[in-house]
Amino acid sequence: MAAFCRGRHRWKRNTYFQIITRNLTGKFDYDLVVIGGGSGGLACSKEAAQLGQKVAVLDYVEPSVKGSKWGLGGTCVNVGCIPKKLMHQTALLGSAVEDAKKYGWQIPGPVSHDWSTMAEAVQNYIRSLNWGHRVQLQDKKVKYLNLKGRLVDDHTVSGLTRAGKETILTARNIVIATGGRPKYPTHVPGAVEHGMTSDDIFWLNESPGKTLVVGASYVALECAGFLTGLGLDTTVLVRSIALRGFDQQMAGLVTDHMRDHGTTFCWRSVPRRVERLGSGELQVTWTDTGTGQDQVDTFQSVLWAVGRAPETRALGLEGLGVRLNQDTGKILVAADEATSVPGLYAVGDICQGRPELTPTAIRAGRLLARRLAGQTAQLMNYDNVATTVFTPLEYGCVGLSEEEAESKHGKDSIEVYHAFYKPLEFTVAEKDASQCYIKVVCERGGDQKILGMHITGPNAGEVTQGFSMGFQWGATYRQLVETVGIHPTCAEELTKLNISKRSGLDATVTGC
Ligand code: FAD
Ligand code: NA7
Repeated sequence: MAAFCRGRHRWKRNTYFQIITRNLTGKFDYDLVVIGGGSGGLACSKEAAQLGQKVAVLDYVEPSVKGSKWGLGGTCVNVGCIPKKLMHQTALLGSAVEDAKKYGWQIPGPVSHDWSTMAEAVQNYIRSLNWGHRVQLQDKKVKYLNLKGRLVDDHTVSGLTRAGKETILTARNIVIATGGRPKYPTHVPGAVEHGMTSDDIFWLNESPGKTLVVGASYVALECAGFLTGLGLDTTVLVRSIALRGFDQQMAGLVTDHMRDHGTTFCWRSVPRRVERLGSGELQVTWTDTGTGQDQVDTFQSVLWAVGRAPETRALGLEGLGVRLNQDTGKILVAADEATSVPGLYAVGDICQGRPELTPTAIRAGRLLARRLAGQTAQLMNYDNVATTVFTPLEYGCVGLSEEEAESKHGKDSIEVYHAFYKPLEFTVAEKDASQCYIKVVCERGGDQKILGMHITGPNAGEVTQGFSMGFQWGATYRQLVETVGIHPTCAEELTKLNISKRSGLDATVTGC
């Protein structure tokens, strides 16, 4: 087959002529080609099509090392938010069954959980979402191509089928939204061979059994939380601190609650090796860096949750001069999501410095589509994005942590209002509420503008979402406490905050 060279690329005859034709006529196959059909890419392509643009989206899932694979929709739908929240809900239901007995429900015999039933139900729901995304793309006239995309030049994308058949697409603008994948600690012998990641756990058809979770960010704690809640013996290996980047007092409450409910934590511990024993079990050795001693235990599964990385090398970006962060491999983008190459944009997890969250990827993708279609100049506002850690005791927050507020404004210039509260549901169920806590960090002077809000408790995600609107629009402590609460809720405790940390008074809420 005749091939043509340009720089480091070798093109087949068809590709070469397609590019020459495009250059001579100035005509493109599409107004917009999006590489990556996850949260950001789908939102961007659908919005662009609705605004009359001719759009194609390429989505291709490289199977995980363990062979897990899934359909259209990206990380959130298939191996992220959705299965995670459903498994969190499964665990909460287990604990609700226990509560129910205290409320008079007669539940004969011990209650047990069947992983396979849960997995099948969750996976079926995911498949319905995969299908729903395909239908939506069709309805909105977005051309969906199950191809692995790679840039040939700043207006040309090459798409490969699994069998290696190539399709060339040219576009006026190209958006890269290929997200990231979980990392393996490749320096740990046996890690890749015997471990799995969040790309696999939701697709297991059988229970993982006794599990070691390595890592202490939210993905790790959320997985460890639901595994424990499902009755599995679960250990978390923490290298340094839990929930880096989050308020550390709140992080402590989350891990204390997990510990009190059965999760084992090995602090200051780094994994050394994983070996498969004759029995089929996995023997893991790690070092307690505090004592320097090695520890050994056996598990049925090892889940690595040690961070995520983008697959930028496979995209052919560097040859085009797209600037990347050398440490993370992520794409450097401007406030309008433009890369360093004109006509090339990026949204979502692939971008350096953006929150790795679905709603930010979706909104950024939509706004980019509107700007590219000339409908608006509005930029994505990445400030004040609320988030929630879906551990058994949820932790929701928006704005600055207490540590961040102190370092930004100075300890003397902030006031922290706080309360330890007892959710009404916990009373009859006789549940311990020691870790149900609210903290609102404010400026000390004037109307006391709120700098950060934090809550641990049931449904903290729902509570935080509501209050984040006030926060986004500059709410003050005075406005917060002038808001009349809804009784009896956990959320009302935010409107009743009156004890400052500085006062040293007991922050335990008593009475109604
Ligand atoms: P993705 O959704 O990752 O989509 C990228 C798509 O591009 C994928 O389908 C990928 O296969 C495809 N692709 C990659 N390379 C190519 C290529 N060369 N050609 C074609 N296609 C390609 N966020 C929340 O907001 N809330 C949560 O509760 C939450 N929980 C999470 C739990 C877990 C376990 C994980 C891992 C993540 C979670 N997230 C959560 C984060 C959220 O999933 C991501 O921020 C979001 O999916 C990012 O969207 P994206 O469009 O950037 O990329
Ligand atoms: P993060 O947020 O990058 O955190 C990685 C965690 O793994 C963190 O606790 C690290 O500890 C720990 N880590 C990293 N490498 C190792 C090794 N080699 N050994 C032990 N522990 C290690 O990753 P997540 O996967 O939880 O989340 C990434 C994003 O995905 C997140 O923002 C979501 O939006 C989705 P450290 O604190 O560095 O000591």
